[in-house]
Amino acid sequence: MKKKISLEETRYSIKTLGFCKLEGVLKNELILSLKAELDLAIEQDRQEIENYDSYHFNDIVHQLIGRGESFLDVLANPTLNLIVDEILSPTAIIHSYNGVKLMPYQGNNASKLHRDCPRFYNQDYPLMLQALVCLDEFKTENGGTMLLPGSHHLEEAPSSDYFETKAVRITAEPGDIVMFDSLMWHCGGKNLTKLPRRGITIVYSRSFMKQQIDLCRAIPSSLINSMDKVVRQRIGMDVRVPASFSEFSLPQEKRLYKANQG
Ligand SMILES: O=C(O)CCC(=O)C(=O)O
Repeated sequence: MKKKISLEETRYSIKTLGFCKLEGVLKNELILSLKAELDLAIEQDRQEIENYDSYHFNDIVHQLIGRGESFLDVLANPTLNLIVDEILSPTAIIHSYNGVKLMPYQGNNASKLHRDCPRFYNQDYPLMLQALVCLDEFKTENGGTMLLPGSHHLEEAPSSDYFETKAVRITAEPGDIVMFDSLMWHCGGKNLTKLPRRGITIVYSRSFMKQQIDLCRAIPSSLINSMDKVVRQRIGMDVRVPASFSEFSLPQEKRLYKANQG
């Protein structure tokens, strides 16, 4: 039976251990479309990007917003948004939105020990939080992600020996979301099964930080105009930088950098 999500436990776990698993957040139907749209995005990149294999080493897709409707549905998910609001900030924006398809009998770039925030920060004021959305079952055999509990408090990387002894393996069902502080040291495993293992990583940051890709410019305005308010805010539409004094001094409702954005 899926465990009920408790805000208190989520807050406590992320603060102390650095991570927390939210069970059964996404419905089956959405998971199926996410898998199909992720597979399609990978196939398109493979066809269209020159030197695909050398850069995207084993099927990591950068910037999935706009590449399928289901990617936007995840951003509107109320449980995910509640946790981001509580743990990071209601004004948090998306720093990056990537997909990982860990292919049979392989590892990939994410299989190396790393953390996703390059700057160390004080835990009293977290800057980045990420959601690892599991689309297939995550388990030891197919390279379930490994996290070192408490390692968001470490300024330097742990040794690989220490990491291997003390890290925990994420086991999860499709539709579960693992939330973790982006300072956590972690890595994907190697997939030793004959089926791919897919996931989506959404990294959220404080609203004043730069995004990996400027989403407000990258996403077609026709799509942005059809987004709901929360999703528009998450992609950074409320914290755009004016390009002139006339843009800076627009009336409140038209301002690019809205008031009270953290
Ligand atoms: O796919 C995984 O297991 C890990 C993904 C990851 O490390 C990342 O997106 O930073």
